[in-house]
Amino acid sequence: MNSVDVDYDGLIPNNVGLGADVRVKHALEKWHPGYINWWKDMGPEGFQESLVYLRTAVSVDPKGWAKFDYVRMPDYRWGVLLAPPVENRKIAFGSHKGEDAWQDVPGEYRAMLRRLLVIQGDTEPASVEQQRHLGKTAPSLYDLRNLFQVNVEEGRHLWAMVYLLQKYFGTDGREEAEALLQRRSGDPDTPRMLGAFNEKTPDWLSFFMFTFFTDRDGKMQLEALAQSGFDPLSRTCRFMLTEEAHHMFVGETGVTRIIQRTCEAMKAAGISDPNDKQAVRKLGVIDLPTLQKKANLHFSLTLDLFGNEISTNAANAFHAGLKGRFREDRLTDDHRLEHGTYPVLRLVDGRIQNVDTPALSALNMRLRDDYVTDCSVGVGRWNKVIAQNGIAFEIKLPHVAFHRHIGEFAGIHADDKGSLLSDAEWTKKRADFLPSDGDREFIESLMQPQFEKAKFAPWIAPPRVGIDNKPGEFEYVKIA
Ligand code: BYC
Repeated sequence: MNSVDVDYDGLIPNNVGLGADVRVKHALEKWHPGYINWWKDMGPEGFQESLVYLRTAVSVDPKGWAKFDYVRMPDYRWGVLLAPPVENRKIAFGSHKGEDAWQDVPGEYRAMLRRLLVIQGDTEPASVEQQRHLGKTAPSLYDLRNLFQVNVEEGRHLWAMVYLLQKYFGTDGREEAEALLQRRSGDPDTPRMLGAFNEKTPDWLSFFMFTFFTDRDGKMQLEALAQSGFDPLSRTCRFMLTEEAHHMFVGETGVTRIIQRTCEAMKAAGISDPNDKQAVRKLGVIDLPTLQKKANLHFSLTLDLFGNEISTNAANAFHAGLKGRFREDRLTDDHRLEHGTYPVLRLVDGRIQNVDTPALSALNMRLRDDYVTDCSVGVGRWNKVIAQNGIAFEIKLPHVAFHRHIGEFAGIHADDKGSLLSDAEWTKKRADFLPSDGDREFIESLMQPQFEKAKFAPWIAPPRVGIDNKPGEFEYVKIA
C-alpha cells in the first residue's frame, strides 16, 4: 500500500499498515465499541440517524484527500491517518538537533511525550461534548452540516492520539485511551483537562467564536507538535492540520456572515450608531458591541490554553526535541535557544511590562504571541466587512492581561486595554467587557432552528459558496 492511500478493508481505515500490526489492531478494535458508545451518548444530540453530507479522508495526498457523500455519523469512517513520511527526516531543534528523527519513543522522554499526547487527545472529545446540543438550533442545513463535519473530525483527531498511545505506550497507553472516553466536559468530578474545554458552548455565536479562537489554538499547538522529533507524532499532526483549516474557516466565515447580516439590517433601517444596542436588537440581529464581548470572552479563555508564560515544561519539551515552535523549520536561529532571550509581558511593581527572559523558558509566551498575530489577521477581515458597509465600528482583540485564569495575569484584574482594576472596579465593569445574562438571553432568543433547504435564520447571511460547490438549495442534512 502506498502511504498516501487509505486501506478501507477493515473496521478502521488507515495508512499505517494496521492489518499487519495485530497487537495494535486488536487494541484499537477493543477500544472501538467504547468510542461508539461515547459518540452516541455525548456526540450530536438528536441527529445520529440523519444523513449528513460529509467529507471523509480517502487519502493523505494534499492534492486530493477527501470524498463527499451522505453518511450517518455513527457510520463515519474514523481512521488512523498519517501524512506521508519525509525521507531521511532529522530532528530540527533542541539538544538532539541534527540526529535522525525517532521512529520509536526514546525511553527517557516517555512520560513527557505521553502527557503531551493525553492533553492533546483530551481536547478533541471535549469539544464534541461542548457542542452536542447545538444541532437543535442550527440557523441552516449548511451550518448544521458544518457543525457535524467539525464534530466527526474532532472524533477522528481523538483516534489519531489514541493510535499513538496504543502503539507506543503499551498498558499505560491503553489505560490513557480508556480514560479519554471517561472524562466529561464541565463535569465537576471528572472534568476535561484544560479550562476552556469545560466551558459551555450554548449558542451558535459561541460556536463560531470557539472555532475561530480555540480551534486556532489547536492549529498553533499542532504546528508545534508537527515539528516533533518523534516522527509518528509529527506525521499525525501534519495530517490533522489539513482538517483543522476547515474548522477555522467555519468560525471565521460564521462570524463574518453574522456581521454582514447585522450591517445590512442596520443600513436598511437607517441606523448608523452601532452602539444603539436596543435599536439594532429590535431588528432581530446581533449588535456589534455584543460580538465584541463574545470575542473578548473566547480570546481570553483561549489564551489560558497556552499555559504559563514562563514554563519549565515547555523548555524541557523543546530541549528534548518533542515540541518545537510555530513553524520551527522556517525560523533562522540556532534552534537550541540555550543563550538567547525573549521578551515576556510580566507584572512588575504593579505595571505590565516586557522583561527579557531566557528564550527556552519563554516558549509558551512565544507561541501565544504567534497566535495573537494569527488572530489579528482574521479579525482584520471581519473589520473590513464592517467598513465596507460604512459603519464606524472596529472589533479589537483585548489586551492579553484581560480576564485571565492561568499565568502571569491570573491574580489581577485588567480591562480590555490592559489597565489594572481593583476587585470592586472589575465587578462593576465586568458586564461592559464580557457577555451579561441579558446579552446571553438575547442571543438565546434568536436561536430558532431553520431546517428548510436554502433558508437561513434572519440573524446570519447565507455563505458566498456552498460546500463542495453545491448550489444554495442543496440538502446538506437529510434529517431523520
Ligand atoms: N488549564 O508549565 P505550564 C485543540 C497546567 S487545542 C489547566 O505552564 P505547559 C482543539 C499544566 O498542565 C490544543 N491546567 O504548562 C481546539 C501544568 O500542570 P502539571 C490542545 C493548565 O505544559 C479546539 C501546570 O499547569 N493541545 O487541539 O508548559 C477543538 C504548569 O503549567 C493549563 C495542546 O495543548 C490550562 N489552561 O503548557 C478541539 C498541546 N495550562 O503537569 C481541539 C499539548 C497549564 O504541572 N499541551 N496548565 O500538573 C501542551 O503543550 C501543554 O501542556 C500546555 C500547557 C500548552 C497545555
